[in-house]
Amino acid sequence: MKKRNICLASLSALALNSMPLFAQSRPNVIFILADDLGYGDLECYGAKNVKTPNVDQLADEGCRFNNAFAVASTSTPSRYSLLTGEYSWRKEGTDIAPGDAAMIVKPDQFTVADVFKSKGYATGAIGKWHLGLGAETGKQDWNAPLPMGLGDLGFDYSYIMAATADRVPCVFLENGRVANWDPSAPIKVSYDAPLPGELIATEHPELCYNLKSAFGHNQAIVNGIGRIGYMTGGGKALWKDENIADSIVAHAVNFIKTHQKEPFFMYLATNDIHVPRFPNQRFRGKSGMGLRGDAIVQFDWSVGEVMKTLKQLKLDDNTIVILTSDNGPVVNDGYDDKAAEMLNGHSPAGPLRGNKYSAFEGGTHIPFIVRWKGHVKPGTQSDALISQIDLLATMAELTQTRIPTGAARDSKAQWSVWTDQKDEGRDYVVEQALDHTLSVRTSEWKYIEPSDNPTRVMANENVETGYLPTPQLYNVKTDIHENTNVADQNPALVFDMQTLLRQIRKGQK
Ligand code: NG6
Ligand code: CA
Repeated sequence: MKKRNICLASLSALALNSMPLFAQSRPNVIFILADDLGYGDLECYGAKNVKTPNVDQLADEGCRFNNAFAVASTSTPSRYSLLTGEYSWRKEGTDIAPGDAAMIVKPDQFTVADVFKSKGYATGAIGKWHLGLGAETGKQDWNAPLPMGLGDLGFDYSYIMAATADRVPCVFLENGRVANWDPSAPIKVSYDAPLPGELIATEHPELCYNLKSAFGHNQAIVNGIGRIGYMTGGGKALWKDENIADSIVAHAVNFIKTHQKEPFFMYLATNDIHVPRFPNQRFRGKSGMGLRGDAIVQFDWSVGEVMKTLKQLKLDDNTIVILTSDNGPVVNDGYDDKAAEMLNGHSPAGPLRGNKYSAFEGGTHIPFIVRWKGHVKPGTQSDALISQIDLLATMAELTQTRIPTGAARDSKAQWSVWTDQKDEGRDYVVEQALDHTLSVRTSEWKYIEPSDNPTRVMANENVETGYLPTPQLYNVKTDIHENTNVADQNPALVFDMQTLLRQIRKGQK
């Protein structure tokens, strides 16, 4: 209660005005979540060798955040936190999910979609899901409507990939059933053993004619690409990787058109730029960096199509667009797509050390852009510390929705910060690495707790994990690349950061 008063008192006049304004305008909200897009992968964040005019325009028309964080350095925990407002490390079973995982967010949990649904918005999720489907892991019948899905989490409409493009099942699901389901090719999925009659990539590398594996990704073969997990059937429902972005965009555009006369919330999670990177022919050779760069161009195109639709329907003024990424970048993530060889001086994580999976900044420090015409000053930048954990409470603040007691316990309302009316963001953010090592970071200091795991992930060449068996402390204000561990020189500060982390863990902060 006290906190809320402080927060309200510090809102600027503009923010106070936006409260009654919400009731009148009921803006649409589109949340665009890229996959594995790094802090340095967009032109407006300093990318080299790739043009991103559509995202840059979004930044020109809104605010670009320089200190924004995903909760975790991989997809499932990051998305879990984003949608529920609860840190993934509080909840078992939120690590990188297989394609046959049961629902990780439970129907009784209050989600960001529920915030909007409770206000009468049309709600949709389109693109990558990666948070499990159905009641029981491995028990889904992919040939029938799934008994549990996004409809139970506040989404009226969904058109999703169950997990990632490198995992089976390689089909889209629309409202809980396989889209274009092909009765002549019933779908079977296993994460244990090859299915009867299945030709697998370890035995038939010659059938991986579209992309070869660099490591892993050697089980089912779909569309000439090896995947994680086994799968047979699918027939005409199987996706073609080169058309995934087109399918996602077509359904996103359709969702906007269908709901143009009512307020809507769209969670648009692209497959780009996750592996396998296999962009459409239209984007091939459009960056100077091969398939990874071309996937960025395809991502940028997707953003452009959404914005074009909003403009055509005259909805762009009254639609809040937020664009960000689920975790930091990785170059070699298991396919022979020559991404590392073709960087040509481009730094996917910009000035940051580490990558996807890391405890270092490269793991979770991500791009974040907010555009709302007439409300967020165009072409601005903010250095405020912000975290995706706050999406739920911030959207509840915007829509004046009461969050049920006990829900979204880690999410804080940050509307005035996210709309750049207030320079001071969070006091701290928490970053989760692959092995659950936590870091706590203020605008000046970052503390990484000790971990005995290896300092490098050997398979993903060049990925420094940021793990050390001793405490690490960096002055991220003067040493954003986390070069110099100053823990030994600052024992009192280390102690303070450890105390803060302990309090956050206990839910006292
Ligand atoms: C890893 C995969 C990687 C990627 C990641 C999930 C292997 C060897 N590596 O296990 O390719 O799929 O999981 O990425 O299989 S995420 O962005 O969805 O978290
Ligand atoms: Ca990811």
